[in-house]
Amino acid sequence: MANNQFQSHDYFQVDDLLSEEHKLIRETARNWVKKEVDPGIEDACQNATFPKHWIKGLAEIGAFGPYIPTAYGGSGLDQISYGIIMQELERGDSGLRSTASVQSSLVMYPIYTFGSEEQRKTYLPKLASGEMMGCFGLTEPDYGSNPSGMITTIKDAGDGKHVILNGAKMWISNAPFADIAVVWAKNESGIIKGILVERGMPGFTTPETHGKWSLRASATGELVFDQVKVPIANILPNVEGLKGPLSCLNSARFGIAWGAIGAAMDCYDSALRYSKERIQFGKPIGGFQLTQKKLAEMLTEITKAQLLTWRLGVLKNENRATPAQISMAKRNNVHMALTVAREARQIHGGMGITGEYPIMRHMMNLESVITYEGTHDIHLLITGMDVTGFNAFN
Ligand code: TGC
Ligand code: FAD
Repeated sequence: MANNQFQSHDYFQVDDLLSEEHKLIRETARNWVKKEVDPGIEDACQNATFPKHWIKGLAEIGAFGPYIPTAYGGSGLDQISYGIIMQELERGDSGLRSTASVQSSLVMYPIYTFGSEEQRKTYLPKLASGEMMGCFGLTEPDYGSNPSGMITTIKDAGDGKHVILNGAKMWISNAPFADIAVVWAKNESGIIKGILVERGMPGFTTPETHGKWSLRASATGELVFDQVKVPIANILPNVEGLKGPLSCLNSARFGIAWGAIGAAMDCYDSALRYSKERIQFGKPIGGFQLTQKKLAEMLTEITKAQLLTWRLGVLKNENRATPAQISMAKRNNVHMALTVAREARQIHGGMGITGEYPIMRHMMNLESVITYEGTHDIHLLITGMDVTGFNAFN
Protein backbone atom coordinates (compact mmCIF):
# COMPACT_ATOMS: atom_id res chain seq x y z
CA MET A 1 0.00 0.00 0.00
CA ALA A 2 1.40 3.37 -1.03
CA ASN A 3 1.90 5.57 1.99
CA ASN A 4 3.82 8.61 0.88
CA GLN A 5 2.36 11.95 1.89
CA PHE A 6 0.46 12.50 -1.38
CA GLN A 7 -0.86 9.00 -1.97
CA SER A 8 -1.70 7.95 1.57
CA HIS A 9 -5.25 9.22 1.32
CA ASP A 10 -6.05 7.67 -2.06
CA TYR A 11 -6.93 4.40 -0.41
CA PHE A 12 -9.41 3.24 -3.06
CA GLN A 13 -7.39 4.48 -6.03
CA VAL A 14 -9.91 7.18 -6.77
CA ASP A 15 -7.24 8.65 -9.03
CA ASP A 16 -8.20 5.98 -11.56
CA LEU A 17 -11.54 7.77 -11.91
CA LEU A 18 -9.86 11.02 -12.91
CA SER A 19 -8.67 11.99 -16.38
CA GLU A 20 -5.10 13.01 -17.14
CA GLU A 21 -6.36 16.59 -17.45
CA HIS A 22 -7.91 16.40 -13.97
CA LYS A 23 -4.61 15.21 -12.53
CA LEU A 24 -2.69 17.96 -14.28
CA ILE A 25 -5.11 20.58 -12.96
CA ARG A 26 -4.69 19.15 -9.46
CA GLU A 27 -0.92 19.17 -9.71
CA THR A 28 -0.89 22.77 -10.92
CA ALA A 29 -3.15 23.93 -8.09
CA ARG A 30 -1.32 21.85 -5.49
CA ASN A 31 2.10 23.11 -6.54
CA TRP A 32 0.94 26.72 -6.44
CA VAL A 33 -0.58 26.28 -2.96
CA LYS A 34 2.55 24.58 -1.65
CA LYS A 35 4.87 27.22 -3.10
CA GLU A 36 2.90 30.42 -2.61
CA VAL A 37 0.34 29.84 0.14
CA ASP A 38 1.74 27.32 2.61
CA PRO A 39 4.73 29.49 3.64
CA GLY A 40 2.51 32.52 4.40
CA ILE A 41 -0.81 31.11 5.54
CA GLU A 42 0.01 30.95 9.24
CA ASP A 43 1.02 34.63 9.34
CA ALA A 44 -2.00 35.63 7.26
CA CYS A 45 -4.30 33.94 9.78
CA GLN A 46 -2.47 35.21 12.83
CA ASN A 47 -2.68 38.74 11.38
CA ALA A 48 -6.24 38.24 10.06
CA THR A 49 -5.41 39.46 6.56
CA PHE A 50 -6.11 38.16 3.10
CA PRO A 51 -2.84 38.49 1.14
CA LYS A 52 -3.96 40.28 -2.02
CA HIS A 53 -0.95 39.12 -4.01
CA TRP A 54 -2.55 35.65 -4.04
CA ILE A 55 -5.24 36.96 -6.39
CA LYS A 56 -2.90 36.92 -9.40
CA GLY A 57 -1.82 33.35 -8.68
CA LEU A 58 -5.39 32.20 -8.17
CA ALA A 59 -6.29 33.62 -11.57
CA GLU A 60 -3.25 31.99 -13.18
CA ILE A 61 -4.13 28.51 -11.96
CA GLY A 62 -7.68 29.00 -13.28
CA ALA A 63 -9.40 29.19 -9.90
CA PHE A 64 -11.71 32.02 -11.01
CA GLY A 65 -14.53 30.62 -13.13
CA PRO A 66 -13.02 27.25 -14.10
CA TYR A 67 -16.27 26.12 -15.74
CA ILE A 68 -17.14 29.48 -17.32
CA PRO A 69 -16.63 29.27 -21.12
CA THR A 70 -13.34 30.58 -22.49
CA ALA A 71 -15.24 33.12 -24.63
CA TYR A 72 -15.91 34.99 -21.36
CA GLY A 73 -12.43 34.54 -19.91
CA GLY A 74 -13.13 31.35 -17.94
CA SER A 75 -11.26 28.07 -18.41
CA GLY A 76 -14.11 26.06 -19.96
CA LEU A 77 -13.41 23.08 -17.70
CA ASP A 78 -15.82 20.48 -16.33
CA GLN A 79 -17.34 20.37 -12.85
CA ILE A 80 -14.89 17.80 -11.50
CA SER A 81 -12.04 20.14 -12.44
CA TYR A 82 -13.74 22.89 -10.46
CA GLY A 83 -14.10 20.54 -7.50
CA ILE A 84 -10.46 19.46 -7.69
CA ILE A 85 -9.25 23.08 -7.66
CA MET A 86 -11.43 23.82 -4.60
CA GLN A 87 -10.03 20.72 -2.88
CA GLU A 88 -6.45 21.81 -3.43
CA LEU A 89 -7.12 25.39 -2.32
CA GLU A 90 -8.83 24.23 0.86
CA ARG A 91 -5.99 21.84 1.56
CA GLY A 92 -4.12 25.12 1.99
CA ASP A 93 -6.84 27.02 3.83
CA SER A 94 -10.65 27.27 3.77
CA GLY A 95 -10.37 31.07 3.56
CA LEU A 96 -8.40 30.81 0.35
CA ARG A 97 -11.01 28.48 -1.11
CA SER A 98 -13.75 30.86 0.06
CA THR A 99 -12.24 33.73 -1.90
CA ALA A 100 -12.16 31.62 -5.04
CA SER A 101 -15.54 29.95 -4.64
CA VAL A 102 -17.29 33.27 -4.05
CA GLN A 103 -15.65 34.70 -7.17
CA SER A 104 -16.53 31.64 -9.30
CA SER A 105 -19.87 30.36 -8.05
CA LEU A 106 -21.45 33.38 -6.45
CA VAL A 107 -20.29 36.18 -8.75
CA MET A 108 -19.26 34.78 -12.16
CA TYR A 109 -21.92 32.05 -12.18
CA PRO A 110 -24.92 34.41 -11.73
CA ILE A 111 -23.55 36.93 -14.22
CA TYR A 112 -22.98 34.15 -16.74
CA THR A 113 -26.29 32.37 -16.08
CA PHE A 114 -28.66 35.26 -15.41
CA GLY A 115 -26.85 38.27 -16.87
CA SER A 116 -27.33 40.13 -20.16
CA GLU A 117 -24.74 39.68 -22.89
CA GLU A 118 -23.42 43.13 -22.09
CA GLN A 119 -23.06 42.28 -18.38
CA ARG A 120 -21.25 39.06 -19.27
CA LYS A 121 -18.79 40.87 -21.56
CA THR A 122 -18.23 43.75 -19.17
CA TYR A 123 -17.52 41.75 -16.04
CA LEU A 124 -16.60 38.11 -16.68
CA PRO A 125 -13.16 38.51 -18.33
CA LYS A 126 -12.06 40.93 -15.60
CA LEU A 127 -13.34 38.62 -12.87
CA ALA A 128 -11.55 35.64 -14.44
CA SER A 129 -8.23 37.50 -14.56
CA GLY A 130 -8.59 38.83 -11.02
CA GLU A 131 -8.51 42.40 -12.29
CA MET A 132 -11.89 42.69 -10.60
CA MET A 133 -13.00 40.89 -7.43
CA GLY A 134 -16.60 40.26 -6.45
CA CYS A 135 -18.77 39.36 -3.49
CA PHE A 136 -22.30 38.00 -2.99
CA GLY A 137 -24.84 39.62 -0.71
CA LEU A 138 -27.70 37.40 0.37
CA THR A 139 -27.55 37.15 4.18
CA GLU A 140 -28.95 40.03 6.23
CA PRO A 141 -28.69 40.78 9.95
CA ASP A 142 -32.20 39.37 10.57
CA TYR A 143 -32.39 36.85 7.72
CA GLY A 144 -29.70 34.16 7.58
CA SER A 145 -31.11 30.65 7.10
CA ASN A 146 -34.35 32.23 5.91
CA PRO A 147 -33.28 34.56 3.10
CA SER A 148 -36.80 34.80 1.66
CA GLY A 149 -37.60 37.28 4.46
CA MET A 150 -34.96 39.78 3.29
CA ILE A 151 -35.77 43.46 3.68
CA THR A 152 -33.20 45.02 1.33
CA THR A 153 -35.16 46.77 -1.42
CA ILE A 154 -34.84 48.30 -4.86
CA LYS A 155 -37.33 50.99 -5.81
CA ASP A 156 -37.85 52.85 -9.09
CA ALA A 157 -35.84 56.10 -9.00
CA GLY A 158 -38.41 57.78 -11.25
CA ASP A 159 -35.93 58.76 -13.97
CA GLY A 160 -36.47 55.66 -16.10
CA LYS A 161 -32.78 54.77 -15.76
CA HIS A 162 -32.07 53.92 -12.13
CA VAL A 163 -33.33 52.11 -9.06
CA ILE A 164 -32.67 53.12 -5.46
CA LEU A 165 -31.15 50.42 -3.26
CA ASN A 166 -31.59 50.44 0.52
CA GLY A 167 -30.70 47.87 3.18
CA ALA A 168 -27.78 45.92 4.57
CA LYS A 169 -26.11 42.55 4.12
CA MET A 170 -23.80 40.97 6.66
CA TRP A 171 -21.19 38.20 6.84
CA ILE A 172 -20.13 38.85 3.25
CA SER A 173 -16.91 37.14 2.11
CA ASN A 174 -14.58 39.36 0.03
CA ALA A 175 -16.75 42.43 0.81
CA PRO A 176 -13.94 44.65 2.17
CA PHE A 177 -12.00 44.61 -1.11
CA ALA A 178 -14.61 43.63 -3.71
CA ASP A 179 -15.01 45.83 -6.77
CA ILE A 180 -18.55 44.60 -7.40
CA ALA A 181 -21.27 42.98 -5.33
CA VAL A 182 -23.99 40.67 -6.61
CA VAL A 183 -26.81 41.80 -4.33
CA TRP A 184 -30.21 40.17 -3.87
CA ALA A 185 -33.02 42.58 -3.05
CA LYS A 186 -36.80 42.82 -3.31
CA ASN A 187 -38.44 45.10 -5.84
CA GLU A 188 -41.65 47.03 -5.23
CA SER A 189 -43.70 43.89 -5.97
CA GLY A 190 -41.74 41.94 -3.33
CA ILE A 191 -39.95 39.89 -5.99
CA ILE A 192 -36.28 39.04 -5.36
CA LYS A 193 -33.94 40.36 -8.06
CA GLY A 194 -30.16 40.28 -8.44
CA ILE A 195 -28.37 43.57 -9.00
CA LEU A 196 -24.71 44.45 -9.63
CA VAL A 197 -23.48 47.17 -7.30
CA GLU A 198 -20.09 48.73 -7.95
CA ARG A 199 -17.64 50.10 -5.39
CA GLY A 200 -17.68 53.87 -5.51
CA MET A 201 -21.43 54.22 -6.03
CA PRO A 202 -22.45 56.95 -3.53
CA GLY A 203 -24.13 55.50 -0.44
CA PHE A 204 -22.48 52.07 -0.77
CA THR A 205 -20.01 51.08 1.98
CA THR A 206 -18.35 47.79 3.02
CA PRO A 207 -17.24 47.89 6.67
CA GLU A 208 -14.96 44.98 7.61
CA THR A 209 -15.99 42.43 10.24
CA HIS A 210 -13.28 42.07 12.89
CA GLY A 211 -12.67 39.65 15.73
CA LYS A 212 -13.31 36.34 13.91
CA TRP A 213 -11.71 33.22 15.38
CA SER A 214 -12.38 31.42 12.12
CA LEU A 215 -11.58 31.97 8.45
CA ARG A 216 -9.11 34.65 9.46
CA ALA A 217 -7.34 34.71 6.08
CA SER A 218 -10.63 35.54 4.35
CA ALA A 219 -11.89 39.13 4.46
CA THR A 220 -15.49 39.34 5.70
CA GLY A 221 -17.64 42.44 5.86
CA GLU A 222 -21.00 44.11 5.59
CA LEU A 223 -22.62 45.70 2.57
CA VAL A 224 -24.49 48.85 3.54
CA PHE A 225 -26.78 50.56 1.03
CA ASP A 226 -28.03 54.03 1.86
CA GLN A 227 -30.09 55.39 -1.04
CA VAL A 228 -27.69 53.92 -3.61
CA LYS A 229 -28.61 54.93 -7.16
CA VAL A 230 -27.94 51.92 -9.40
CA PRO A 231 -28.54 51.79 -13.18
CA ILE A 232 -31.47 49.58 -14.18
CA ALA A 233 -29.00 48.04 -16.65
CA ASN A 234 -27.21 46.50 -13.62
CA ILE A 235 -30.20 44.30 -12.75
CA LEU A 236 -29.67 40.65 -13.77
CA PRO A 237 -32.47 40.33 -16.34
CA ASN A 238 -32.89 36.57 -16.56
CA VAL A 239 -33.99 35.43 -13.12
CA GLU A 240 -36.36 36.38 -10.36
CA GLY A 241 -37.26 34.87 -7.03
CA LEU A 242 -35.26 32.96 -4.43
CA LYS A 243 -34.25 30.34 -6.99
CA GLY A 244 -31.76 32.93 -8.35
CA PRO A 245 -29.47 33.04 -5.31
CA LEU A 246 -30.20 29.41 -4.40
CA SER A 247 -28.98 28.27 -7.84
CA CYS A 248 -25.68 30.04 -7.15
CA LEU A 249 -25.51 28.25 -3.81
CA ASN A 250 -25.85 24.89 -5.57
CA SER A 251 -22.62 25.61 -7.38
CA ALA A 252 -20.79 26.95 -4.34
CA ARG A 253 -21.97 24.10 -2.08
CA PHE A 254 -20.72 21.61 -4.67
CA GLY A 255 -17.28 23.25 -4.53
CA ILE A 256 -17.34 23.21 -0.73
CA ALA A 257 -18.11 19.48 -0.69
CA TRP A 258 -14.81 18.98 -2.56
CA GLY A 259 -12.96 21.66 -0.64
CA ALA A 260 -13.69 20.14 2.76
CA ILE A 261 -11.94 16.95 1.65
CA GLY A 262 -8.80 19.02 1.06
CA ALA A 263 -8.83 20.32 4.64
CA ALA A 264 -9.44 16.79 5.94
CA MET A 265 -6.57 15.38 3.87
CA ASP A 266 -4.17 17.99 5.21
CA CYS A 267 -5.16 17.15 8.81
CA TYR A 268 -4.90 13.42 8.17
CA ASP A 269 -1.49 13.71 6.47
CA SER A 270 -0.15 15.72 9.38
CA ALA A 271 -1.59 13.32 11.97
CA LEU A 272 -0.22 10.27 10.18
CA ARG A 273 3.28 11.77 9.98
CA TYR A 274 3.17 12.89 13.61
CA SER A 275 1.98 9.48 14.79
CA LYS A 276 5.06 7.88 13.25
CA GLU A 277 7.50 10.43 14.65
CA ARG A 278 6.20 11.10 18.16
CA ILE A 279 7.60 8.62 20.71
CA GLN A 280 5.81 8.00 24.02
CA PHE A 281 6.21 5.03 26.35
CA GLY A 282 9.17 3.97 24.20
CA LYS A 283 7.40 3.65 20.84
CA PRO A 284 5.73 5.79 18.16
CA ILE A 285 2.20 6.79 19.22
CA GLY A 286 1.04 5.34 15.86
CA GLY A 287 1.77 1.94 17.39
CA PHE A 288 -1.01 2.30 19.98
CA GLN A 289 -4.40 0.89 19.06
CA LEU A 290 -6.26 4.04 20.05
CA THR A 291 -4.20 6.16 17.64
CA GLN A 292 -4.70 3.60 14.90
CA LYS A 293 -8.45 3.68 15.48
CA LYS A 294 -8.43 7.44 14.94
CA LEU A 295 -6.30 7.21 11.79
CA ALA A 296 -8.27 4.31 10.32
CA GLU A 297 -11.59 6.07 10.88
CA MET A 298 -10.26 9.33 9.46
CA LEU A 299 -9.11 7.62 6.29
CA THR A 300 -12.36 5.65 5.97
CA GLU A 301 -14.42 8.84 6.15
CA ILE A 302 -12.15 10.69 3.70
CA THR A 303 -12.45 7.79 1.26
CA LYS A 304 -16.26 7.72 1.49
CA ALA A 305 -16.37 11.48 0.93
CA GLN A 306 -14.07 11.21 -2.10
CA LEU A 307 -16.34 8.66 -3.73
CA LEU A 308 -19.50 10.61 -2.91
CA THR A 309 -18.03 13.76 -4.37
CA TRP A 310 -16.65 12.13 -7.48
CA ARG A 311 -20.08 10.65 -8.22
CA LEU A 312 -21.71 14.03 -7.59
CA GLY A 313 -19.22 15.56 -10.05
CA VAL A 314 -20.23 13.06 -12.73
CA LEU A 315 -23.91 13.84 -12.13
CA LYS A 316 -23.19 17.56 -12.22
CA ASN A 317 -21.27 17.20 -15.49
CA GLU A 318 -24.35 15.51 -16.90
CA ASN A 319 -26.60 18.23 -15.46
CA ARG A 320 -28.34 15.61 -13.32
CA ALA A 321 -27.21 16.58 -9.81
CA THR A 322 -30.16 17.68 -7.69
CA PRO A 323 -29.91 20.46 -5.09
CA ALA A 324 -30.76 17.87 -2.41
CA GLN A 325 -27.84 15.66 -3.48
CA ILE A 326 -25.53 18.67 -3.30
CA SER A 327 -26.86 19.48 0.19
CA MET A 328 -26.17 15.93 1.36
CA ALA A 329 -22.60 16.07 0.06
CA LYS A 330 -21.88 19.51 1.54
CA ARG A 331 -23.29 18.48 4.92
CA ASN A 332 -21.54 15.12 5.04
CA ASN A 333 -18.15 16.30 3.88
CA VAL A 334 -17.87 19.39 6.04
CA HIS A 335 -18.92 17.42 9.11
CA MET A 336 -16.45 14.72 8.14
CA ALA A 337 -13.63 17.28 7.79
CA LEU A 338 -14.44 18.83 11.15
CA THR A 339 -14.41 15.40 12.83
CA VAL A 340 -11.11 14.54 11.14
CA ALA A 341 -9.63 17.87 12.27
CA ARG A 342 -10.71 17.25 15.87
CA GLU A 343 -9.24 13.73 15.90
CA ALA A 344 -6.03 14.98 14.25
CA ARG A 345 -5.72 17.62 16.93
CA GLN A 346 -5.87 14.96 19.61
CA ILE A 347 -3.15 12.95 17.88
CA HIS A 348 -0.88 16.02 17.90
CA GLY A 349 -1.32 16.44 21.66
CA GLY A 350 -0.31 19.92 22.84
CA MET A 351 1.43 20.62 19.54
CA GLY A 352 -1.98 20.41 17.91
CA ILE A 353 -3.03 23.76 19.26
CA THR A 354 0.01 25.60 17.87
CA GLY A 355 0.56 27.24 14.51
CA GLU A 356 3.41 24.84 13.80
CA TYR A 357 0.80 22.42 12.51
CA PRO A 358 -2.22 23.32 10.36
CA ILE A 359 -4.77 21.45 12.45
CA MET A 360 -6.24 24.10 14.73
CA ARG A 361 -6.43 26.55 11.83
CA HIS A 362 -8.38 24.05 9.69
CA MET A 363 -10.61 23.17 12.64
CA MET A 364 -11.50 26.78 13.36
CA ASN A 365 -12.05 27.50 9.66
CA LEU A 366 -14.40 24.57 9.35
CA GLU A 367 -16.62 26.05 12.05
CA SER A 368 -17.51 28.73 9.48
CA VAL A 369 -17.75 26.28 6.61
CA ILE A 370 -20.27 24.16 8.53
CA THR A 371 -22.40 27.31 9.00
CA TYR A 372 -22.18 29.20 5.73
CA GLU A 373 -23.81 28.16 2.49
CA GLY A 374 -26.59 26.65 4.61
CA THR A 375 -25.98 25.37 8.12
CA HIS A 376 -25.48 21.70 8.94
CA ASP A 377 -29.07 21.51 10.21
CA ILE A 378 -30.58 23.35 7.24
CA HIS A 379 -28.99 20.79 4.92
CA LEU A 380 -30.39 17.98 7.04
CA LEU A 381 -33.85 19.53 6.69
CA ILE A 382 -33.37 19.79 2.92
CA THR A 383 -32.67 16.04 2.83
CA GLY A 384 -35.57 15.42 5.20
CA MET A 385 -37.95 17.33 2.98
CA ASP A 386 -36.63 15.57 -0.12
CA VAL A 387 -37.24 12.11 1.27
CA THR A 388 -40.53 12.74 3.13
CA GLY A 389 -42.12 15.49 1.09
CA PHE A 390 -42.82 17.41 4.31
CA ASN A 391 -41.36 20.89 4.91
CA ALA A 392 -39.97 21.07 8.46
CA PHE A 393 -38.43 24.55 8.11
CA ASN A 394 -41.43 26.35 9.47
P1 TGC B 1 -38.50 27.42 -1.05
O1 TGC B 1 -39.93 27.87 -0.98
O2 TGC B 1 -38.17 26.02 -0.76
O3 TGC B 1 -37.92 27.78 -2.51
C1 TGC B 1 -38.09 29.05 -3.11
C2 TGC B 1 -37.80 28.89 -4.59
O4 TGC B 1 -36.43 28.49 -4.75
C3 TGC B 1 -36.37 27.21 -5.41
N1 TGC B 1 -35.25 26.48 -4.78
C4 TGC B 1 -34.09 26.29 -5.40
N2 TGC B 1 -33.67 26.60 -6.64
C5 TGC B 1 -32.42 26.27 -6.97
N3 TGC B 1 -31.59 25.64 -6.12
C6 TGC B 1 -31.96 25.30 -4.87
N4 TGC B 1 -31.11 24.70 -4.04
C7 TGC B 1 -33.27 25.63 -4.46
N5 TGC B 1 -33.97 25.46 -3.30
C8 TGC B 1 -35.19 25.98 -3.53
C9 TGC B 1 -37.70 26.57 -5.17
O5 TGC B 1 -37.98 25.62 -6.17
C10 TGC B 1 -38.60 27.78 -5.26
O6 TGC B 1 -38.73 28.12 -6.64
P2 TGC B 1 -40.10 28.78 -7.20
O7 TGC B 1 -39.91 28.86 -8.67
O8 TGC B 1 -41.21 27.86 -6.77
O9 TGC B 1 -40.20 30.13 -6.56
O10 TGC B 1 -37.65 28.42 -0.17
P3 TGC B 1 -37.64 28.63 1.41
O11 TGC B 1 -37.84 30.09 1.65
O12 TGC B 1 -38.60 27.67 2.10
O13 TGC B 1 -36.13 28.30 1.79
C11 TGC B 1 -35.57 27.06 1.59
C12 TGC B 1 -34.20 26.95 2.29
C13 TGC B 1 -34.31 27.11 3.78
C14 TGC B 1 -33.67 25.57 1.97
C15 TGC B 1 -33.25 28.00 1.71
O14 TGC B 1 -33.66 29.27 1.93
C16 TGC B 1 -31.82 27.83 2.17
O15 TGC B 1 -31.06 27.13 1.52
N6 TGC B 1 -31.37 28.53 3.27
C17 TGC B 1 -29.97 28.59 3.64
C18 TGC B 1 -29.42 29.96 3.30
C19 TGC B 1 -28.04 29.89 2.80
O16 TGC B 1 -27.51 28.88 2.40
N7 TGC B 1 -27.39 31.05 2.73
C20 TGC B 1 -26.10 31.14 2.17
C21 TGC B 1 -25.67 32.58 1.98
S1 TGC B 1 -24.27 32.76 0.91
C22 TGC B 1 -22.97 32.18 1.78
O17 TGC B 1 -23.06 31.67 2.84
C23 TGC B 1 -21.67 32.32 1.11
S2 TGC B 1 -20.29 31.80 2.01
C24 TGC B 1 -19.21 31.68 0.73
C25 TGC B 1 -17.81 31.46 1.08
O18 TGC B 1 -17.19 32.29 1.77
O19 TGC B 1 -17.26 30.45 0.59
P1 FAD C 1 -29.36 31.59 11.74
O1 FAD C 1 -30.14 31.44 10.49
O2 FAD C 1 -29.80 32.60 12.72
O3 FAD C 1 -29.28 30.17 12.45
C1 FAD C 1 -28.89 30.01 13.81
C2 FAD C 1 -29.11 28.54 14.19
O4 FAD C 1 -30.50 28.22 14.05
C3 FAD C 1 -28.37 27.57 13.27
O5 FAD C 1 -27.90 26.48 14.02
C4 FAD C 1 -29.45 27.08 12.30
O6 FAD C 1 -29.19 25.79 11.79
C5 FAD C 1 -30.67 27.09 13.22
N1 FAD C 1 -31.91 27.20 12.45
C6 FAD C 1 -32.34 28.23 11.70
N2 FAD C 1 -33.52 27.95 11.14
C7 FAD C 1 -33.84 26.70 11.54
C8 FAD C 1 -34.95 25.82 11.28
N3 FAD C 1 -35.96 26.16 10.47
N4 FAD C 1 -34.95 24.61 11.87
C9 FAD C 1 -33.92 24.23 12.67
N5 FAD C 1 -32.86 25.00 12.95
C10 FAD C 1 -32.83 26.23 12.39
N6 FAD C 1 -23.65 35.09 3.45
C11 FAD C 1 -23.70 35.70 2.21
O7 FAD C 1 -24.78 36.06 1.75
N7 FAD C 1 -22.56 35.91 1.49
C12 FAD C 1 -21.34 35.55 1.94
O8 FAD C 1 -20.33 35.73 1.25
C13 FAD C 1 -21.24 34.94 3.25
N8 FAD C 1 -20.03 34.63 3.77
C14 FAD C 1 -19.95 34.19 5.08
C15 FAD C 1 -18.69 34.06 5.67
C16 FAD C 1 -18.60 33.66 7.02
C17 FAD C 1 -17.26 33.57 7.67
C18 FAD C 1 -19.77 33.34 7.74
C19 FAD C 1 -19.70 32.88 9.16
C20 FAD C 1 -21.00 33.47 7.13
C21 FAD C 1 -21.11 33.91 5.81
N9 FAD C 1 -22.36 34.13 5.20
C22 FAD C 1 -22.46 34.73 3.97
C23 FAD C 1 -23.59 33.99 6.00
C24 FAD C 1 -24.02 32.54 6.17
O9 FAD C 1 -24.56 32.02 5.00
C25 FAD C 1 -25.02 32.50 7.33
O10 FAD C 1 -24.27 32.71 8.52
C26 FAD C 1 -25.78 31.20 7.40
O11 FAD C 1 -26.63 31.05 6.29
C27 FAD C 1 -26.60 31.07 8.70
O12 FAD C 1 -27.31 32.22 8.95
P2 FAD C 1 -27.22 32.90 10.41
O13 FAD C 1 -25.78 33.06 10.75
O14 FAD C 1 -28.06 34.12 10.38
O15 FAD C 1 -27.81 31.83 11.40
